[in-house]
Amino acid sequence: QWEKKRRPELLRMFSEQEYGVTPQSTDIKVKYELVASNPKAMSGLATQKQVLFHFTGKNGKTHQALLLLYIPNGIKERVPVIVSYNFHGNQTTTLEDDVIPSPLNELMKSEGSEKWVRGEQASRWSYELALRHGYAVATMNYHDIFPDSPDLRKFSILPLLPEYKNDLREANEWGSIGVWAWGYSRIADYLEKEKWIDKNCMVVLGHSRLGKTALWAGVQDKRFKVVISNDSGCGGAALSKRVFGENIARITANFPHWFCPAFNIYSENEAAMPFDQHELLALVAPRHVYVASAEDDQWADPKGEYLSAYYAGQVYHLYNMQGLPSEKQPAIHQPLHYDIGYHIRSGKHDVTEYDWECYLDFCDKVFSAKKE
Ligand code: GTR
Repeated sequence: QWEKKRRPELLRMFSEQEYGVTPQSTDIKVKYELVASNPKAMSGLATQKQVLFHFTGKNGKTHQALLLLYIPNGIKERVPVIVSYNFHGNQTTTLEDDVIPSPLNELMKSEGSEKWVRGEQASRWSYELALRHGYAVATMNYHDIFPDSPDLRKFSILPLLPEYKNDLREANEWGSIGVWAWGYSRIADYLEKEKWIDKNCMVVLGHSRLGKTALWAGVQDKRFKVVISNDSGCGGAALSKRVFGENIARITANFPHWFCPAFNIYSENEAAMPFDQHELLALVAPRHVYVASAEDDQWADPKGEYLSAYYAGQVYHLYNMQGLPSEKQPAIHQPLHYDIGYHIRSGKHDVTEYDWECYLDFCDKVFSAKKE
């Protein structure tokens, strides 16, 4: 009943009323061009590849996005991969000086800004840790798929779609979260063909708005076996009906392009929603979902994020899988790794090495259980 009736019903609600409907077929062709590679990146720890995605629409319009991939060296078999967008360009995720700046940098960056420089966000990217754990990591700047501003839709992949209109949005038309999620699936398309990647062990991970995106991507694309939300908050893991921290009125006012226009109906009106975010997490089952919170990130409602992960457990039980054991949120730095994962750490809204350690431990558990 869950698979035949309730899951499709919920998926339809999230599509029609929150993120917008992902087009069934976009008729966008993608070609991959290896623009750089380095077999001895990170002091020999990894092979680095930079792959330019060339998108072409049926209408002849084109678009480009740049993927950065690190694959651990010295492992004889295919490896799992963590796919995760970055906020400020591939070049900000590491100090390695051969990483090419992401194409849409110039469009987004304000003059004189200290952001966007090489290595600026490296603390959020525990590449070495992941590589030593035997994981590949693939990243792309999310602005490459849809520059994150309501005025910049025309620079996104959207104009490649025949039905695209710049000024008018249908009530259920996908917002940028939906478009970014589509982009995650295009990265999965590429990785499936990559010789050293184990396509049965693909993980999608995102922070904050990109955590919302990772969840939506993971729900729709079953190739992602572990779906990780880092501090995703409102419109991500946090329950909307608690109306704690960021709410629907604020998020839709500040970021009108993220969701479909129909989501505005629930602004100041969460109680009327026929669904809530725990049901989004449940749509990942029987694959694995992980929610992480930060103590000082009250804007994202850590308790609402936890409860959502807890209530998703009801669907995991249908598969004889184990959800989180108690409605009571665990203490700081006490990760819970059942078939659903959760941790809360000290500190602010961010991605830290501690978060990566927890994710890698959880993924190890999931993937080694599969091999047995
Ligand atoms: C905030 C927004 C959050 C979260 C965050 C981020 O401004 O209110 O929903 O997505 O941005 O992405 O860092």
